[in-house]
Amino acid sequence: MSDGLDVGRIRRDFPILSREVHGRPLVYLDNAATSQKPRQVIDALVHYYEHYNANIHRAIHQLGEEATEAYEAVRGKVARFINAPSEECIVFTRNATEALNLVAYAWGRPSIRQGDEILLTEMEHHSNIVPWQVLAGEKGAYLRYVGLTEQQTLNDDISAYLSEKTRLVSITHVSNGVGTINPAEAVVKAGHAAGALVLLDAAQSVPHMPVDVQALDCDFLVFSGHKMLAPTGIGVLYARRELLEEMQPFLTGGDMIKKVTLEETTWNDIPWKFEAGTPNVGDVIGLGAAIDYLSALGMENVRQHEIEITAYALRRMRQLEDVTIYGPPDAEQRGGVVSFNLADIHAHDVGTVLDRYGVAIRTGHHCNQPLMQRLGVAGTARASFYIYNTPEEVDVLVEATQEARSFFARSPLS
Ligand code: 7TS
Repeated sequence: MSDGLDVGRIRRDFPILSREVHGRPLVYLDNAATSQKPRQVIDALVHYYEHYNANIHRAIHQLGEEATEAYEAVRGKVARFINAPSEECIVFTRNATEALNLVAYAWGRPSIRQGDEILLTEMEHHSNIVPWQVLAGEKGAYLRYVGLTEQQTLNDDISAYLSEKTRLVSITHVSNGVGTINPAEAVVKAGHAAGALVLLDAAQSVPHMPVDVQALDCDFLVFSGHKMLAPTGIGVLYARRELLEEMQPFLTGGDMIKKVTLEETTWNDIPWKFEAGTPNVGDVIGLGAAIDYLSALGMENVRQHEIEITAYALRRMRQLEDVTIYGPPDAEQRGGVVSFNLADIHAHDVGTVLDRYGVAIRTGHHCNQPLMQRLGVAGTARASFYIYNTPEEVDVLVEATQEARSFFARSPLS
């Protein structure tokens, strides 16, 4: 491949990639669910626990200072990675889901009133639907959904869905179900023109392409560390400073306070106001190592590799009989996700055959039930790529999919 990644070298950094599954080399194509972790991230975690494990923001002992410094340094790394104007705009959460819930509670509860509207799309992950449904139910507000074209891109005119009642537009930057890259900048502009705030669910974009929150001009942005080489259990909320200043805390308790008396409490400064209790210190440090790893590769190169491997996968998969592929036709318009169905074979059956070939994909609704309803299917088989995937692995996917087709064609149950 002509992109700037040395995939052979990258693969050697990922211990798990040398294991076998059912006697065959692992072909890990479930990266939209979670990525694998390089030795550098695993080492950073082990080093933290072996050398400077301590609680942060409280102890004056050496270990406490080292842990606090390492934790807070990652905030700066995250800010630089997404070009946030300041590290105070970066709040650590458990994952993208928790970041979305934080906004729904801390911004949404006081801001959304009866009759207000929140605009989503039909391709949202459940975690960008359910918190808003609960909020709208409580407040007597309404959810509206931008519809999709036949190729699962957003209907052109977003403004048609906006009104003076729209308070928030919350959309996914890249679809986890079918891979569509949404025109985030245009959506932000349209949302702002209507007087709404705009949240980007960047769970599938920050790990895969350069993302610049100032260029996008979004008000909120959320993502999860575990989809970008970091450990599970660590996510990020970016929000504009004024919003964080205004918002009340989501969770309360230790560390998020300035002063507590028996009667009342004053809040800590941002971002700590939103980080109650002992945070996920080790995994934040792991996230820092993941950002170092991706930054050394260069996010432009990460994106280019993804375009090339996705284009190759689309080309090969389209040559197969009875395969329906969802999403935009061109790899430039999509993330590294190829979602498909094979004849009328259930996606779980396809996934089971692929697993026998060592190929790990996700099958089912991908936490996108409304999108699946829109597609008129119970689910899809989804291969999703990352920095360590090779064209040879795509060939194994294609071969195994072909086998699945002949297996079920032979089977009397098909
Ligand atoms: N938003 C999008 C667009 C996602 O793809 C996911 C996870 C989430 C939010 C939630 O992330 P979490 O880390 O809080 O769970 N998507 C998937 C997936 O496609 N398969 O497994 C998880």
